[in-house]
Amino acid sequence: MAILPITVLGAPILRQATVPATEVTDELRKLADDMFETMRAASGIGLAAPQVGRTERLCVVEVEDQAFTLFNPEIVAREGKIRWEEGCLSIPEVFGWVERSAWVKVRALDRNGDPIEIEGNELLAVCLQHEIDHLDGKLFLDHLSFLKRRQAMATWDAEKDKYPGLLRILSPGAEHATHTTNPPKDEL
Ligand code: K1U
Ligand code: ZN
Repeated sequence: MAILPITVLGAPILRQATVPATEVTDELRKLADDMFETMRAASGIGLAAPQVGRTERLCVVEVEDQAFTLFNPEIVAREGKIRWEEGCLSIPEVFGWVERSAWVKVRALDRNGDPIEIEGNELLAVCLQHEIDHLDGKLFLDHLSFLKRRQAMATWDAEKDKYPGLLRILSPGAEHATHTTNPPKDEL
């Protein structure tokens, strides 16, 4: 397995819609394995193919003890509202409160190419929506108000020079901090 470079804000691929996988091949399974390793190295809970420079409609998600490889995921049902302070592995040090559906049902193909349906609420629901947004060329910034987005972009302007070539290179074993001000699940 390999830790892949992560594309950061400004990379055109983050704004392109992805292409559904017609077949789940060994090469795509290896990509999913590398995405898991990259996500874990970055202390993330999700990662979408455009974040590693790929155009396939593929994301990986790992929330608590649940891990999913999702090819061609689509949200087929949603309910309720939840607000969560989100970050993005492709926009380090930038955070913003986003309103999402509180519960979603997602249909996809698993790593064997078999159809699956998963349901999630709270953090899993937020993460699934964040990753599926990536596959549609959307970022959490797109959900912010004009003012909050302007503040977020000012923060990014001060950060972006740390990522030459619009790539974030992770070192194996290093601590890559994440930030969340959300309460633990049992306090919600
Ligand atoms: O796609 C990505 O950029 C990964 C991103 C997804 C995300 C999920 C939920 C809320 C916001 C963003 C992350 O994994 S950022 C890490 C993170 O937010 C987190 C890490 C551990 C516990 C809780 C949140
Ligand atoms: Zn993201």
